[in-house]
Amino acid sequence: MEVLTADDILKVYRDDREFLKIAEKVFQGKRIDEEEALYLYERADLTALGHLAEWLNRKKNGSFAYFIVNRQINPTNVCMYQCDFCAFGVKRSDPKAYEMTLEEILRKVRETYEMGGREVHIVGGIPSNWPYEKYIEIVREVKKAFPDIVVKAWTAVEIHHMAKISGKSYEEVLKELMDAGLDAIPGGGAEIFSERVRRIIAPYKASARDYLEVHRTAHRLGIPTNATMLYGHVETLRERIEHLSELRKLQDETGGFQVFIPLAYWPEGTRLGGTRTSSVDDLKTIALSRIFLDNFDHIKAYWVTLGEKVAQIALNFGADDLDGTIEEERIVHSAGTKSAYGHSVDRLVNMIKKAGKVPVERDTFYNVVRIFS
Ligand code: V47
Ligand code: SF4
Repeated sequence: MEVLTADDILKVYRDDREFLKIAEKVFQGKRIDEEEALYLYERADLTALGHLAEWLNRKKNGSFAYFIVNRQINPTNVCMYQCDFCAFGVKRSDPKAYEMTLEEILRKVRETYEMGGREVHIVGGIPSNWPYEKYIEIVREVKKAFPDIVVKAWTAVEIHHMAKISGKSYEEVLKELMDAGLDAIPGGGAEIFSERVRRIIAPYKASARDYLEVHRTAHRLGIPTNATMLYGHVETLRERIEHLSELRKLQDETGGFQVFIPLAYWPEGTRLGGTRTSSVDDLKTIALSRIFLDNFDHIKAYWVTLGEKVAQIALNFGADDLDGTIEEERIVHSAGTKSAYGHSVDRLVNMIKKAGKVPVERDTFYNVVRIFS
């Protein structure tokens, strides 16, 4: 999509008076409110939203689009919470149940390290019989064996669970994880903050308040974290905006979020069922996130859930990051995504170049490692 100046955007979309009012606010650096966000979602033209979001993105990130050489490791798929939207977490008795040994985990980290990987993203199911110490031990052993690799591990839901089974506070758990070598926390587990929706799709696991409190505590201790939103199941557009609003509020308070990642729901094999999100919905959600979350620097077009093509287009609808090489994604693949399990650096570089952007390899903290000009 052609990049338009602010004047061009105001000219091209002059027939939509409400959009013009919102766009003018954005050009003046003002924040849009929830009603305006709802208007953009429900009524604004898709390309109008895309041009406005990309205008903002270029202001923050120029023509850079980021990726990282990383690997996801999901140590087990056994999970006591059984969320209805998740096809990954299974009961221990399920024939698909698996649990990696520490040696297997370390072997995967070694492979990643040897091919220039900078980050391991470790999250999984939550088995009822794992003791608190096991979560700490995994971080400690990975960091001991590979001190240079960034350990981004355990979602807020897992950290809440660790606090529950150990009787410790979030702060105590996070400090022990930091001492063991934890560098960052991924964004999983947020789903949708609305209590109405959580009761339907994930009644048993950590609440929205718990999720936000774990992130708030992490930020206070200096641990950078990511934020997500799982969309496209039973939530309303207003509930999505309320979710974004909670994240914007916490970011105002702490500044500790690095990136926002909208996760498109995949229904295959889940108890919740439903249908796949449309590309229009995916692109609107990326664009709206960029416009509404004015205090987030980065918006990730996660190619695993969006698919490679939509992720590429999203790089011109306000997103500036594709995540990474990943190697072995299991969570969304359990629910039917047809994306590859991982991508080579060449493939990601090509995807970004074809989207008309400059590929930039980054580390976990968005420091530039290499520019592919
Ligand atoms: O919390 C589960 C989601 C999340 C499905 O922080 C599903 O950089 C779609 O959070 N369809 C885990 N999504 C993944 C995650 C993540 C991924 C990449 C990068 C980062 C980051 C975080 O996966 C879960 C849940 O919201 N999920 N089931 C499904 N059927
Ligand atoms: Fe378990 Fe996470 Fe899946 Fe819920 S989303 S069932 S907590 S693995």
